[in-house]
Amino acid sequence: MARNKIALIGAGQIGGTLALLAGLKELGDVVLFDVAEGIPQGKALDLAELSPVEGFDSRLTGANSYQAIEGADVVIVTAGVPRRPGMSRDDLLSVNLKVMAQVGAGISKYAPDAFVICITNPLDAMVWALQKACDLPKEKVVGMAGMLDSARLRYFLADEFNVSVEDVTGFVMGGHGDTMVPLIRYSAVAGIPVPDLIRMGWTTQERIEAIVQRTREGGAEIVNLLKTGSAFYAPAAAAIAMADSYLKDKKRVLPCAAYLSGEYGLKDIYVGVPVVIGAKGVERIVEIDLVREEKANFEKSVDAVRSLIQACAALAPDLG
Ligand code: A3D
Repeated sequence: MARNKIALIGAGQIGGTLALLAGLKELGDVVLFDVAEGIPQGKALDLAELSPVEGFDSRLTGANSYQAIEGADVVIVTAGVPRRPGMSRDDLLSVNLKVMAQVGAGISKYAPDAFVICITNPLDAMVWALQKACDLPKEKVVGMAGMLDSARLRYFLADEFNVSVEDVTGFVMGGHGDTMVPLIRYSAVAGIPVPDLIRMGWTTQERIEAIVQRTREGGAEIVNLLKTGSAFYAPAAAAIAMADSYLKDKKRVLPCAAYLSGEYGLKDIYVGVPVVIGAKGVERIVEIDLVREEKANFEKSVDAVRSLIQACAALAPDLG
């Protein structure tokens, strides 16, 4: 069986980490593409030189031409500009929208059968624009955000309870922004829901609320520390988990920005919801029941995403 081919559009901080993880996990051969000359080639060579040390067989190459992504099974998009301190994800909109138009054209021409994972911010609007620009089936184009936001929530909860991260599940829905909706009712330690753990005296409602807020601001917390860019290790790992579920048809249930056509009463929007990822891409959108407060928070988050998408449609009417 031929190796899978993974194309990484954008060879920056996340792109390089994606290539490293794809190699370490032997997901397939990796092509790093970037508009910056030398960067994708240099990172690919550095990682290829790492492969004998770690003992993985993966052909790593760098390119400045879209032709190099031809026939890719998975395309992960990080091309664009990251957030700087004081800059909101929304400020990135107009710059990265133009990048999505170029990337979409490249994918449409050279990798029309790929499973496409977008990471570029503002995420929900960019994955919407990317799907329009590449015109691949909607179940083959998803956004990575909920995986990262949930991983942050899980880490904070594991730290709070002093238990293994492996035993903590967590769910974050909605847009990837300050309005995201961490769902404490659906977060658990070894199956024990967090509200039960509060009743059992493991923590307090106030401490959980602080964790919810820290999760919502998780991206900004790292931007403020790094000062020169945004998080890249955890975002890359989250996207690789999604690619892995697709390539191995694992059918994992993961929170992703998925295209909704009627689910949750929403249409023509990408927003974070739990989905099943398998060989067909997004194979199922899981519609969970939300209580009144969760529903109100989700709707608020959807409104924030909707306004970004409308801004995209206004800036690039040909996408709408
Ligand atoms: P960075 O290290 O700047 O890498 C971006 C790369 O994109 C650079 O190497 C650029 O040269 C390249 N690039 C710019 N324009 C183009 C183009 N037209 N075609 C191809 N490549 C291009 O950023 P990063 O890797 O840290 O972050 C990448 C993106 O991910 C940013 O938009 C971040 O805001 C976003 N991000 C999203 C999350 C989510 O959870 C959704 C988390 C962290 C970062």
